Amino acid sequence: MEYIQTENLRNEVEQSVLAAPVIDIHTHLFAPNFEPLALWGIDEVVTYHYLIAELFRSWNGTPEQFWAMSKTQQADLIWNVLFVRNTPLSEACRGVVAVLTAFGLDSSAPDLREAREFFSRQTPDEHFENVLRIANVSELVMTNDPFNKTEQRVWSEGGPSNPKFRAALRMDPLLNDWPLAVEKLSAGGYEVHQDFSGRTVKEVRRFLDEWIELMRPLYMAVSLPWDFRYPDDSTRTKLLREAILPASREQKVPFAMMIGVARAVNPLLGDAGDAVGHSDIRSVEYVCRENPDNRFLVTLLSRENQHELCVAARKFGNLMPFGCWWFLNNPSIIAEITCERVEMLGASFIPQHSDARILEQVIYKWKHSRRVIADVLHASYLELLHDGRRLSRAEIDRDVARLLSGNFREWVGLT
Ligand code: FIX
Ligand code: ZN
Repeated sequence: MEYIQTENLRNEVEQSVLAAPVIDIHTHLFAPNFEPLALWGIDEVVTYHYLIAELFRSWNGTPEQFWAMSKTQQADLIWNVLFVRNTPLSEACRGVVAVLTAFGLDSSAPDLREAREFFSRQTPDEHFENVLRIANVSELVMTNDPFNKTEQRVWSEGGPSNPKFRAALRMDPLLNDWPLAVEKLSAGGYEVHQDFSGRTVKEVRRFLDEWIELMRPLYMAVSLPWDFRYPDDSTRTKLLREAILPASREQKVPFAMMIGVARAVNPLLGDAGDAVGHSDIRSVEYVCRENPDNRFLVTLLSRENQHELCVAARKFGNLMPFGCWWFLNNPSIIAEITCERVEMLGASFIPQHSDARILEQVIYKWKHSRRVIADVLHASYLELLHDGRRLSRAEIDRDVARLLSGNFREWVGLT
């Protein structure tokens, strides 16, 4: 067996992390046939909601003025303010630069003309494949809303045109707005009532079973507010306990809880107006303890929750921490969280997901995350070598494969 020398370690780890295909376990991307949900191209990239939030730090206009513009005008404005009149230093800005560079486009250009010309020449099917190849993403998981009309059409016609796009059945309407869900379920022919009377629970279960059958989701998911508590006397606890968790257990479809959002703290900004709050780890522990035969994927939005989540994962084998979500998806914070996780959990977690909303974003999100993951692994292996353990490239590749795809594959039973 050939062992790695300290001076070659950085190179070997980096090569391993770059070469390993990733399964992107949470995105908002869609296969091309989900048009108009499938977003790609420069105007979409530049009007990403992370950049809309940043625009208002450096532009004096109002949200009303911004929303009255066409997408092209919005993109021109953001480009001018954040990329021409200012240096694109933030993570989201740097991401656009990395995307342009990946396609050989000039990220110092005074306007978006050249980029628009380039993207207008691409055909969706080939372009999608090309982007996934550049990012080395072998498969990715969408966020699928069963109440969305376009989704209903695509799923009834046989699902995604590209098999690399896998499904996640998103439960937000059901768990976060029960009155609206009752309306939508009733319109879909399900016999449900606000007060849970009659066949309500059975009918919610029928709804879930039918969508699981149709979508074959790798997991079910919900984003939950920072003040989520389990159990409590809300409809949410009732739905979780009586319909969703039993379905997840019996159908062997893990349940993902993404906790910590403070929705619409500035509603004028739309998707850019959400913020973060500290979540209650006791509720996560309670769910895991009460449901030992269920598998959970959990990500928490607040930086202050990350250590607690690692501790919880040491207590519950049915809890898989994943990703550095949203406001945490910045190199300095990814480094901190990934380091903490390696120290407390070894390689038994899922370090990252992209949360990409626009196709090309997988290029920069994975470029940046891979680099940080490689740094953290390098530092960890170095400590191990100092403590006297020999290390082979095969062992590094084994760890990296677990982190970037294997743990998820195993957790959701993906072969
Ligand atoms: O709820 C979610 O899945 C969030 O990730 C998004 O809705 C959020 O707006 C986002 O894009 C974060 O990256
Ligand atoms: Zn998301």
